[in-house]
Amino acid sequence: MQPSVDPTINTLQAHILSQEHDNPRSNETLSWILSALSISAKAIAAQIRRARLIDVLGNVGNANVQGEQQQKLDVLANEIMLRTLGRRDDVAIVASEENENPVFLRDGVDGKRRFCVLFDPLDGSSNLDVCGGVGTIFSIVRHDRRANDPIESVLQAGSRQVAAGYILYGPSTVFTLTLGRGVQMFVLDPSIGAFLRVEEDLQMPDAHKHYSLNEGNRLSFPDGYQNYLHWAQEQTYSSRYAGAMVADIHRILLKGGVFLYPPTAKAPKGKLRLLYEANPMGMIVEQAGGLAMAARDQRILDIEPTQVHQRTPVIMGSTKEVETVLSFL
Ligand code: P6P
Repeated sequence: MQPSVDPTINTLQAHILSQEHDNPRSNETLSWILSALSISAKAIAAQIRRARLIDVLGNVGNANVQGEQQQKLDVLANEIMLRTLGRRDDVAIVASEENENPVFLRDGVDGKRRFCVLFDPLDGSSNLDVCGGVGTIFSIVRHDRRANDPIESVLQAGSRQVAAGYILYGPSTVFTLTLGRGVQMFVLDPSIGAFLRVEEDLQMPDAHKHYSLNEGNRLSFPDGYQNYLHWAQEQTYSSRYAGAMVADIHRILLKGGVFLYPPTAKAPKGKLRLLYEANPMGMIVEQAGGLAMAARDQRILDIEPTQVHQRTPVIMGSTKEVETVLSFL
């Protein structure tokens, strides 16, 4: 099924403003936060487009809180996000994959509704050196002033997200967003510097014989996953794996299929982070009509977080494909 094409010319900025227009009394239009994310996306895309030319690639030589080698662009993307979001009065706390602790910005006693923005500034950054797809993932929750420690305000289940999305830096720059009322997709037109809408209320195919996972870890997957893989290969499924969750999930949103990151010997609780990878991508997938699970009977968005950087197994994508995987677990 070919994705529908939105014939009207509608920009991300117009979509953001329409939220204000449609909800004049709401103090939750998120306009300023979403515009900060749009600016960040353009700035990061510009750096990535010229990466080899300005020798920004390569490791800065130290590791981040995840123990992963930080790419210079990781640091740069993180700085861009912190600076653009930090200036928005609506933002109480930012939490980044690149920062050990969330950054508490403000919680004025003015009674104003504020939000926490959690993000992975450059997901899949190891693809940068080889010009592979990389992405930014973001999740927005209401700041909970009642939390004893303000930082705990970021520890909310994915079902409490008010918005989520990703930016994919590939052959084109794609901004995909949900505010809980469907999925909108925009593509950056560099000639005018605007994100133009290409999908309104995107619905993913409910089945497609494609799976996406790192088969190098197969022997350490729990038996159920190995049995699923064996079955899928007997059914002549195709395998597609970009090594960047944003690129893999983007493909599945448009074409269908299932993405998996099971528990492995190296990552017994899964590798992907709950708060700023699995939750936002899970909200997008569910809003597009798919399923996002951590185990047979565990919906990702129902997990109550206990740590900022906690990890989770991930099975997400087309409803029928996810249900088939679960039937083997
Ligand atoms: P592996 C990128 O590092 C990432 O966090 C996700 O974007 C991606 O899906 C996964 O890890 C890739 O992990 O172990 O297959 O290289």
